[in-house]
Amino acid sequence: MASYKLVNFKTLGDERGSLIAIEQGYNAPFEIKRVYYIFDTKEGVERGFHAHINLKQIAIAVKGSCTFVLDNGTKREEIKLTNPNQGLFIEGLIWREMKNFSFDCVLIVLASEHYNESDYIRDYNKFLEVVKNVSCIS
Ligand code: T46
Repeated sequence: MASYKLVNFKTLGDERGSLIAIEQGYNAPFEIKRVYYIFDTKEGVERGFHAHINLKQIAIAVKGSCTFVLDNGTKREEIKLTNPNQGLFIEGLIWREMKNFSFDCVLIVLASEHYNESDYIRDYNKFLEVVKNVSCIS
């Protein structure tokens, strides 16, 4: 299964400000085993350039903005994250690149698995090969 989609989180606000809660089984459709965040990204930097074999993730620009380039092996699409009430859910074999980080961007990512380098495909041609093999099997 390989897919991605933008999800909207409900903002709970009152006169003090805003709050968003992300809970496993409610608005996060997987067990959250790891949280990491990317910040202080230098101007012009591009990151990612890999796919995951099994990982599910939700990426949220809790501050600032950045752009994800998402590629399922046949189609490439750009999604800009600009709002802390939006999350990008990514599951399975999707090649991702990140760019256009604003100077203040804080990108938080909730992940379904612990860090495991063997889940990464960091070579684009190998990614295309794996996608092709998977689509032949299914
Ligand atoms: C992804 C995108 C959105 C760890 O030791 N533990 C971790 O949990 C992570 C995520 C990374 N690392 C190490 C591995 C590298 O030595 O931190 C270094 C930077 O990781 P990487 O180059 O993979 O970072 P990005 O920004 O290219 O990709 C990250 C995630 O790795 C990836 O899963 O989907 O953000």
